[in-house]
Amino acid sequence: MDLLTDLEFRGQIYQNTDSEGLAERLAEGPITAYCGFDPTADSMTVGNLATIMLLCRVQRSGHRAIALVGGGTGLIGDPSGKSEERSLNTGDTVAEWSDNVRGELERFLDFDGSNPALVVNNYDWLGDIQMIDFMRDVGKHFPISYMLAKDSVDSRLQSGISYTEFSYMVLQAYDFLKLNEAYDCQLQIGGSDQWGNITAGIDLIRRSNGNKAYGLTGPLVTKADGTKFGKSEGGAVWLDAAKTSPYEFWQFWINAEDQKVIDYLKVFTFLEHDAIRQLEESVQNAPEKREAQRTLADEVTALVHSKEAAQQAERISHALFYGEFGALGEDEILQGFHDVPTHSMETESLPLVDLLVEAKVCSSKREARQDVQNGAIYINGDRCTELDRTLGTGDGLHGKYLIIRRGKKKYTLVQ
Ligand code: 485
Repeated sequence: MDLLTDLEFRGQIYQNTDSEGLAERLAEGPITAYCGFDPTADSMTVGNLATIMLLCRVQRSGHRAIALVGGGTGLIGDPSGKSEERSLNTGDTVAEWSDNVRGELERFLDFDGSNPALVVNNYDWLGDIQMIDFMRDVGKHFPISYMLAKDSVDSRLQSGISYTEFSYMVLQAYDFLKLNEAYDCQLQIGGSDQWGNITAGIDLIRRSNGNKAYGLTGPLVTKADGTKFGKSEGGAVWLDAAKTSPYEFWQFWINAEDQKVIDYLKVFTFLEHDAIRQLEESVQNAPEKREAQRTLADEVTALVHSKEAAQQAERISHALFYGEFGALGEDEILQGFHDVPTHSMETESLPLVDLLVEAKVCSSKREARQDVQNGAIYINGDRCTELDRTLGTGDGLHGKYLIIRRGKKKYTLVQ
């Protein structure tokens, strides 16, 4: 299927600098397209994923994909979509984060075969720019009125914007020119906030070498209530497994709202159109099955982490739902109970009632006794009604974990 038809179906086109022209250009043969990612943290988040997928679709439909790591622009800070000036990060930090971003991008794109992707870092050409040359050769193409009219600048004129951030668009535009000249790159993609920077590049290319270039942005992904997508209770949902465990990651997607899950399947998976249409029917006819959510969580987790990670997440979720923990591996226990209160037992063994108080499951021994007698206490999934029970390492899963549940779902992990 051709790229634009696919993107249309997936709702991944927000703005296009020249729909007809681009369609004609794509029909002529492979185009080279790029998307830039600034290293503003030690990992990217699901917020970047929509555009990563866009770039992957470019490659999968037979076009050439360039992923640009903003090792240079990351030292400056893009004002687009930001209401406040960013604080500057040190060169060492940005260099380290650049490596992480590169590593994450490499998981998605294909570097083998006849149409390998390319990863570049704009520090390689921005890093040793000569100021005087740059202001003469590039700056002359940027009328101040043009720069002031950009959303990213206009929206900050009251609250304040430094010359540093004000100049950001010139650097991104220069990247596009560089890639146009070095790789015949004719298309830049990005999220909707990148429109101003992308069009600045197209204009610079036209003014500098007369070439025609195109720009395409994807819409901002939102939640059903229109608020920002990509946050869980613990904050941002990261692509790095050390920052957001695969199980937490899977949880984020399984919780997608019925009104949104089909949109997300379109944007964040490579499922065929027919498969998505079938899931759409499933949401309409049997929403309680959450088949679409399950497919979304499995697909995206497999893509970002691995198939095994997705299966592991399923197992953890099943164990939590049915209270069966015996089959969980150590790592699965830690992932599954990552966000519950934990307690470290100081002694080898302890009477159950004392443990319940010590681990703050119950507020007093009296309450603990009552809870045990009422059958509200479960140890490793089994109800425990013996008041005189003593617990020790021998009772622990893998010799060290006691999963205490009080009532329906208040969990505490004792190590
Ligand atoms: O030549 C370029 C240099 C840097 C960039 C793009 C081209 C990065 C860009 N200015 C930027 O800040 N992008 C954001 C980022 O890196 O986090 C986000 C966008 C989002 C989407 C995503 O990158 O806010 O819309 O484009 C990939």
